[in-house]
Amino acid sequence: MESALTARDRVGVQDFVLLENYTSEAAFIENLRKRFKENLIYTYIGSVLVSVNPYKELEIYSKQHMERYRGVSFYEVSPHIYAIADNSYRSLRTERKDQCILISGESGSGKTEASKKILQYYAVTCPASDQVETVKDRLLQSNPVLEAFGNAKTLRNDNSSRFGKYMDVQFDYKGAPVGGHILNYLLEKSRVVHQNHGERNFHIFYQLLEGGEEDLLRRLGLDKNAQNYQYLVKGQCARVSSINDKNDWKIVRRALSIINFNEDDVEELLSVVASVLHLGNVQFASDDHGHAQVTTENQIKYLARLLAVDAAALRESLIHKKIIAKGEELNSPLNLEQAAYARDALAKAIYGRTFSWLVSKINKSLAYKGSDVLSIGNASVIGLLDIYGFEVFQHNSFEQFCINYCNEKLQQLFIELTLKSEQEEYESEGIAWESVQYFNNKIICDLVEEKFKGIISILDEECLRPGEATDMTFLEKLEDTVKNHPHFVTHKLGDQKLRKSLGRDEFRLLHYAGEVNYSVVGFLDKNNDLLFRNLKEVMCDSGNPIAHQCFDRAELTDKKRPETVATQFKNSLSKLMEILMSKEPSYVRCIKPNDAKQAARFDEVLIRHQVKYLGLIENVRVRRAGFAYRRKYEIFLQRYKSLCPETWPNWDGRAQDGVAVLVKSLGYKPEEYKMGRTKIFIRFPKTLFATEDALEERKQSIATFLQARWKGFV
Ligand code: AD9
Ligand code: MG
Repeated sequence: MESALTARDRVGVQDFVLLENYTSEAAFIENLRKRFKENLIYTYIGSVLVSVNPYKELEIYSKQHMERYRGVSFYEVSPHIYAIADNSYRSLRTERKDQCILISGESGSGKTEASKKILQYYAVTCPASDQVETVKDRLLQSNPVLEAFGNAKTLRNDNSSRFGKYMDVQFDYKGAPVGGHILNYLLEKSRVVHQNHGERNFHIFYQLLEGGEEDLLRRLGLDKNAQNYQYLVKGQCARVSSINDKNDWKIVRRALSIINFNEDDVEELLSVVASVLHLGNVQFASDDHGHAQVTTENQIKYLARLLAVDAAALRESLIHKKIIAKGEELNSPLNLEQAAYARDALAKAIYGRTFSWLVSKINKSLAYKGSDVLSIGNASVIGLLDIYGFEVFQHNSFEQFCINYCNEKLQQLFIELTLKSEQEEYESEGIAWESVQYFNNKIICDLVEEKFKGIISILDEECLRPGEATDMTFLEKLEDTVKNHPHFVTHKLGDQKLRKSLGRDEFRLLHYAGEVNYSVVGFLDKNNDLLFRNLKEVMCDSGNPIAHQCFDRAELTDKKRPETVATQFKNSLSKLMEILMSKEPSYVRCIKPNDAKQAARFDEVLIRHQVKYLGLIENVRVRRAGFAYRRKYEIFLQRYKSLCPETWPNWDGRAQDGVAVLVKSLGYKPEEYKMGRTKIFIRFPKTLFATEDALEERKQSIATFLQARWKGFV
């Protein structure tokens, strides 16, 4: 038999805190490599889970595996995503504090898969009843639908999330999931009309064409060949070996019915999807005056039918722009380029708004419908955050800027809640402590979001000067305003070498996770996200109930300038941070092992880079020097006072003194804990586990005692 020592040699340690040379990056990577080789993709840093994408199916997600983690303390079983799920659930139950699980890592590192596994864990292990079964089903089935509409193949990931998602799972007082709510963040709409080489549009289009029944496609005026649709050919890769669109279509159709879509809803939804494809095929020719004319009358006919709008009104609004001057309406004709722009803007608006509509429809089906004494206001919540990961392509635009900014915010939260707050707490509690240095990315968040001086503010300012400002004037203004920032570089500001590597239309941000060059082309347009008024008017009159709900007449009369896309995003992220800060967080840090999406390939350079920027070594050091558990004296005393005759049933003095008496009687050794100003700090988890076990034993013996008495009484 293998000795414990050689086993450790082979599979490494399951918590990086246990590494002998815990400050060494090489030792960290070596441990990760050993474990990855043995298909052990999960490792802890204290209570943080590090996960390496295996790029293959592992036999570790069965029902039996789930059972193994249920109600079991963190350190008694091998590291697993289920342990994180279970730990949050137990904290929710015992401490009645809302939880959140934050999953981060770059594109393709396994965030979405992790979030699905957590949801599956709750669906299988939480208490059930008929109504609860429906909710569980709906929670699970919301995923394939949202992925169909919000995920796409990119060069980084065949199933890349192109929207951010925060999902609350609500539990009743029995611990059963009774509802849910999803918040969605900025969908990458530009993909609807354009895809880079090797990328696809959103999955749903291909699923519909591949899987849709003949009858259905006929009603929608579609044929099976993706090559026939302008919006699907740009990336030149309609088929992807890892994706089975036909099969996924069946899964999505089933999921739609589970989340409460009836046949009419489905038909209306697919009509909208089909209308986007038809819009893509609308073409224009220039007349003698240089004015655009629609040349594809057939497409207009289909569009009019699918969206239930007036064909003539639609045609005219695609080639004119309505201007209101001196109280009079003027229809000014568009040239070819402007008409194509209007058409694409309409396609993006229809798709983007339908996606938000879909989320709100799913939310209705997830909403708590119980009528018992507990209103949902009293429910406790576990929030799951799965956003788009940090990404760098050859060409990066406004979308990557937003996505990477979002990742900066999440990293900032991690720093705030783990590294910074942990150290600050030791200081404020007066616990001796040697400070750990780490890179704080707040400086980059500020560069993007600061009022007046930040990139978003400057972009918004330029968007307020229509006709005068261009993408290039935006870049110039950036150069003027943030020129001395250590994380900002442009062609003009850099040295010789840099000039070669940066285009004239680019700026470079030195993100926490790496350098990215952004081309400013399209920034103003995408930030403004304008849809011409006459197109809005046509859509407001749509007889398709979904389209109709997506375009509200109030928008036409609203005089207020709508917020720009970047500002809306910034505000919604700031609200998200507040939500997350109000909950007790757990972390999953996902790592991508290689760029080839291949199993068993451990690319050391790539992994070392991620370990570095995720701040994992600093995390180990803070953790190692720190204490696994801390609680306010009052809470600790309340929970465990029954274990000591002097504190039971009540302790009259200061809570801190009560805790001192209590831990002494429990036999805590001096090196195992420290007394802070307001809290007790316990160094090792095992100390606390022993106390928890003692509590459990006492409860059992009281229960047995009461049972015996009850029987005797009867
Ligand atoms: V992005 O930021 O949305 O582009 P994610 O979400 O981090 O990205 P995702 O979860 O989609 O990545 O994982 C990418 C692919 O890796 C999946 O489609 C799976 O094929 C593969 N993967 C990820 N995690 C696992 C796993 N635990 N087991 C098996 C996995 N395969
Ligand atoms: Mg994802």
